Amino acid sequence: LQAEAETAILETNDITALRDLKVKYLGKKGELTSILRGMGGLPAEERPQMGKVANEVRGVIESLLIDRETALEEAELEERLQLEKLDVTLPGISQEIGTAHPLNSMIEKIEDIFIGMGFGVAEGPEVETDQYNFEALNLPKEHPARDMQDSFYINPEMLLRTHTSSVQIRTLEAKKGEAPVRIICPGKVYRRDDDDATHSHQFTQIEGLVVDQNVSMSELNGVLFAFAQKMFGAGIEMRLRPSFFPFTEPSVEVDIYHPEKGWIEILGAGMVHPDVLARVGYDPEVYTGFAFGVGVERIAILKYDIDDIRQLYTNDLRFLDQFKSV
Ligand code: FA5
Repeated sequence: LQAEAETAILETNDITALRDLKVKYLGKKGELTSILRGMGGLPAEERPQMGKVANEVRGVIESLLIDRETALEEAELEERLQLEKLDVTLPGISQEIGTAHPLNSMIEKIEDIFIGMGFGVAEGPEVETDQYNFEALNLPKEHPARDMQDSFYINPEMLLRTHTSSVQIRTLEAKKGEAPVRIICPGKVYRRDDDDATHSHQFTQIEGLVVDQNVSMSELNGVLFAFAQKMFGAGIEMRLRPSFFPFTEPSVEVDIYHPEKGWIEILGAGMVHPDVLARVGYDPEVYTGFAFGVGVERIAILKYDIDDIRQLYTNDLRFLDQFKSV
């Protein structure tokens, strides 16, 4: 029995099977127990001898069981340690973190510069009435200058705004003749322009408007040049070209010089037309104002050396990932 138990115990590789063996040999109904029970039938002089042997066998089996159990437990622990081993020298798994879109961070940069010069931020609707987008800005129906901003109409009276200048009118109406007015308004605008490297049918403008007493063209020039220097650095070259907008007089277009691309137009601007002021309740004899409309994508192209405006809309991560730190 001892030899049989010994083989069985040493061959077992599993703790549960080992416990079954313990029951088999030493349990209440186990083999050794039944031998001990059977001792009653032995002659009295043989009983001590048999008892002694049986107890020895029990002792041996018990210690075999304990040793094997310890060995198996150690093996199991070792296996788990191997499996769950942690190599702290492995490089970490990097988590990709999203980042602001370059266009959004550019809007914020521009906003910050103008907020620093005392401007507040206003908003207006993207779906606009013909009245606010054109009529109130001296662009009556059939006016040829409407062609400069080929539009997406929703119905005869509503369109996707072609510029943020509509917010000039909304702001001045809300102010009800009060001065000073000093706001910028960022937002999306829409035009039926053919897409190319510097044009998109949907793009972003930031409108600026200042109305007060004694506001002058030279202040406009100063504000715009301060903006250009803060955006591109003190050495930036900027030029004003005479232009035409029905809602400003005089009107200018402003270009920035880029060493490879040459002069790039970034905004239109001018002194708010007296008729525009008068229609929204500001006496043009008392108040003057200037306004400007910055093309945000154009600034981004210049600032980040982007060769095609359309890259700002394709959501190509290989492009966007380059702006993680800006
Ligand atoms: C205007 O939209 C006038 N509302 C600007 C203005 C405001 C003038 C206030 C006077 C007073 P313009 O159409 O030039 O002007 O557009 C302004 C700027 O938007 C341009 O200088 C250019 O930077 C940008 N822009 C115009 N068209 C596109 C286009 N299709 N794609 C990307 N940017 C454009």
